[in-house]
Amino acid sequence: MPANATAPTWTLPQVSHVYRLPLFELIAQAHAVHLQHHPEGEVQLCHLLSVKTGGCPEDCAYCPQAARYHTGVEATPLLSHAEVLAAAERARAAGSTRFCMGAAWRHVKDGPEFDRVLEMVRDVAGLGLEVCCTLGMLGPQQAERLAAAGLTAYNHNLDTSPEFYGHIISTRTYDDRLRTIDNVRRAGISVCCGGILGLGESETDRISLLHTLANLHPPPESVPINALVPVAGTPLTDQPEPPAAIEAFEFIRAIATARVLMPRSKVRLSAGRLALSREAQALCFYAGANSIFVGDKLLTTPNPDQDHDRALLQLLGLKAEPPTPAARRHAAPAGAGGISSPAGKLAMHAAWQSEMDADRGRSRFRTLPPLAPAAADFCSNDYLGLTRHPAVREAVERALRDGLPLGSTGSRLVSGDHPAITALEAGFAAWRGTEAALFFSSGYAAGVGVLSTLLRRQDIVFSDAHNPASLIDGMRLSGAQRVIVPHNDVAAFREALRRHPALGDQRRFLVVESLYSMDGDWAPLAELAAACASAGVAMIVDEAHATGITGAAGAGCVAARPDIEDVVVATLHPCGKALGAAGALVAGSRLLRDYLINHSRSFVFSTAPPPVLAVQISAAIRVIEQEPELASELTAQARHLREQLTALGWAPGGDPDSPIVPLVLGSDAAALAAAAALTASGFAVRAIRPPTVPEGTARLRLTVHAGQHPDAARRLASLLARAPGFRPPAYARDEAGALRPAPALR
Ligand code: SAM
Ligand code: DTB
Ligand code: SF4
Repeated sequence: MPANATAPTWTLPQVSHVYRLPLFELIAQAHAVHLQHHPEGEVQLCHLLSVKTGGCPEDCAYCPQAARYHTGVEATPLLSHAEVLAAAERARAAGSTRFCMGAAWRHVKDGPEFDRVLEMVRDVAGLGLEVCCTLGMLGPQQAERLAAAGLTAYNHNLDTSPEFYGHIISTRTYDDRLRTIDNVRRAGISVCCGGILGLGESETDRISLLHTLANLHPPPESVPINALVPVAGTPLTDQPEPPAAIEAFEFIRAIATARVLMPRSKVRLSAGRLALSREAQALCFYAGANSIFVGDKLLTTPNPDQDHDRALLQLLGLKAEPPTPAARRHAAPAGAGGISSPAGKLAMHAAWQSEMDADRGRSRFRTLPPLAPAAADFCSNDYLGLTRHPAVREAVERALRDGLPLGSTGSRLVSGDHPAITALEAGFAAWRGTEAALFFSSGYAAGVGVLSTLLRRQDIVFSDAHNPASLIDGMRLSGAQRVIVPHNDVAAFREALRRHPALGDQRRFLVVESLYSMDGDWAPLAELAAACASAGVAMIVDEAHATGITGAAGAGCVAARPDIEDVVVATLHPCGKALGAAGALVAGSRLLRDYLINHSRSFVFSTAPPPVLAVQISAAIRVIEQEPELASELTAQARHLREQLTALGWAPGGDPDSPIVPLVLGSDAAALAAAAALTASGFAVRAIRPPTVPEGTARLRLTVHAGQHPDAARRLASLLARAPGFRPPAYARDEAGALRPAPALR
C-alpha cells in the first residue's frame, strides 16, 4: 500500500483551521502526529547537486537559473558521470542517505543527455543511496525510464497556491505541474512535491498550497518547504518593493501544518535555512520537519556549513537517519569491496578510461607535448627570452657555487625565511612600487590563495568572463557571489554594479587580468578603476602576462598609475612568463602581506619555493630594468607578426602591441590540424581548445619573443597561407573588439 493511502481528504476550512491554531497548540499537535508516524529525533540528511546549471528557458521569478535573468549563474554543460559519482560518494561518506540531482531544464528530452542522467541515476542508486531527480517536466515514457534506472523519487514543486501561481511563473501552468506529478506517480516513483514561502503570497495562499498538496492522491511522500533565497537579478528580488522575507513563525506554522495534514510524509526543511536562526530550525524539527539538505551549496545558492549542521543536530539531541543496509554494504572498509579494494580500483580505472575515450572522440584528449624545439618558438610565454639570458644564468650559478641550499626544507612559517626570498620580495615591491610583496609557489597558488582569502562568502565579486582558471577557482573556493561581466566591457560592468549593490556589510570586488592570455587584449584598467572608485569596489589585477613587458620599468600595467592603484588591493605577478622562471609574487600593502601570511592556505600550507628560484627572479628583474630594449623589441615583433598575417588575409586577434596573437579557427579539429602542420614544419605552435576558451572558438595562440629571427614570422604566415585546407579564420573582431564570425573572410 503506498504511503499516505489512508490519509483523509482535507477541506479548505479544515486546513485553514489547523494553520491558524494558536502557535503552541499547532506545534504540540504536529509533534504528537510526528511521534505517531516517525522515529523520534531522526532527521534524514540529503545532498543536492546541480548536474546541469543555468540557462533555463523558463521564467520562474525566484530562480537564479533562468537564462533571461542576469544573476551571475553561468550556464554550464551536464556534469560528467565521474564528477556526479564522486559527489555522491562524498555525500554518502558525510552521512547523507538521499542524493538529489537537479537540472535547469524546462522538460526532459530523450537523447544523449537524458541517457547520461539515467546512467547517473543507476550508479548513484548502486551506492545504496535514495536517488531523487528534479529535471523539469516529465512525460510518461521518461518517467518509466527513470523508474527502470532505479530512481527513488522525483521532485517537482507546486511552489505556491493555484491562485498566486500566475504572479510567479508564466511559461508553464499549474496543470502542467500536476501532469508531471501524475506521470511520476504512475511510473511508481515516489513524489517529492512542496513549495516556496516568501514569494509575496498571502496567508490564504499558503493555506491553499498546503490544501492542494494534502489533497494529491496520495499526498506526496516527500514535502520540501523552502523559504525564498533572494537572488539579485531575479525579478522577485529586483523589483522596487521585493517581498519581505517569510517570518520564522509563519514558516514554522507551514511546517507544522504540513506535518498534521500529511502525517506519513517526510517534511523537508529545504532552501532558506541560512536565514533561519538555530532556534527557528529547532522549532521546525519539533513541529515535524525530519529532513534537511546538507552541504555548503543547494543547487546554486549557499547552505549552512555542514559542521554547523552536525553541531546543531547534536545540540538538539537529534540523530541522522541511518543508512540503508545497501549503503552500509557499500561503505564497508577497504578490502570488502570499497574503493581501495582491487575491484574498486579496477572499476575506477575503467571509469577514467571511458571518460578519456569520450574526450578523445571530441578532440579533447590532451597529452604532454615534447619540449618546443628551440628553432621557432611561437608558443611559449618566455616573451623576453629570460629563460636563457646569460646574466640570469650567471646569477644562479654563482649563488649555487656559493652554497645556496637547493631546497627550502618546509613552509615559511615553519622553516623560516631564506634571505634570498625576502630580498626578492623587497626588491619586487620596490620595482612594482608597493609597500610589500609576498612570494607564492606558483601562479595558480597565488590566484587561489589570494581570492579565497580576501573574498568572503557573503561578498560579491565581479569577474571578467575571460578570467583564467586560477582566478576562477579562487573565487569559487571563496563562496562569494560571482557576477560574470562580459569580457572587457566597461558599460556592462557599470550595469552589473547597479544591479548588484552591496547590502549590509557586503564587500564588492572586481577581478580582471591586465593582458588576457588567450585573447591577447589589454583590459581597460583606467576605465574599470574609475567605475570601481565611484562605487567603492576593490580591484584585484592579475598581471601574469603584463609583468616584465609593459608599464613603468616593466613592472606591469598598474605600476606608477595612481588612478588605478587607488582602487587596487592586490596585483598578482606569476613569474613563469616574461620573468622566465616560476612562482608568483603578490604585491600590495604591508597589511595585505601580513593578512595573506596569516590566512592564505595555499601560502601557509605550501613548501616554500627553493631559494634559487628567488635568485633567478631577482636577476631577471635586474635584466628587465637594465635592458628596456627587450620589451620594445617584443612590441615590434608583435606588430610585425600581425602585419604578416593580415597581409595574407588572416584576422589575428588581440591588441596590436600585444605579444599574444590568437588566430581563432572555430572547431577543435581545425585548430589541432593547423597546429600539427605548423609543428611538422618546425614551428612550435599550440592549439587551444575548450574549456580553456569558449566553445566554438578553438584557436592557435601564437606568441612572439624578443630575439626571435625576424624572418620567422614571415615564414609562419606564408606557411599558413600555402598549407592545403587552411583558410583565413572564420572569426574577426568587430568595432567593439569582440570576436565575431567573419563570413566575408571565408
Ligand atoms: N527545473 C526544474 C524544475 O523547476 O522543476 C528543477 C530545478 S528547480 C531549481 C527546483 C526547485 O527549487 C524549484 O521548484 C523551487 O521550488 C526551488 N527554488 C528555486 N530557486 C529557489 C530560490 N531562490 N529560493 C527557494 N527555492 C528555490
Ligand atoms: C526543493 O524543493 N528545494 C531544493 C530541491 N527541491 C531541489 C532546491 C532548492 C534550490 C534553491 C535555489 C538554488 O540553490 O539554486
Ligand atoms: Fe528553470 Fe526550474 Fe529554475 Fe524554473 S525553477 S527557471 S524551471 S531551473
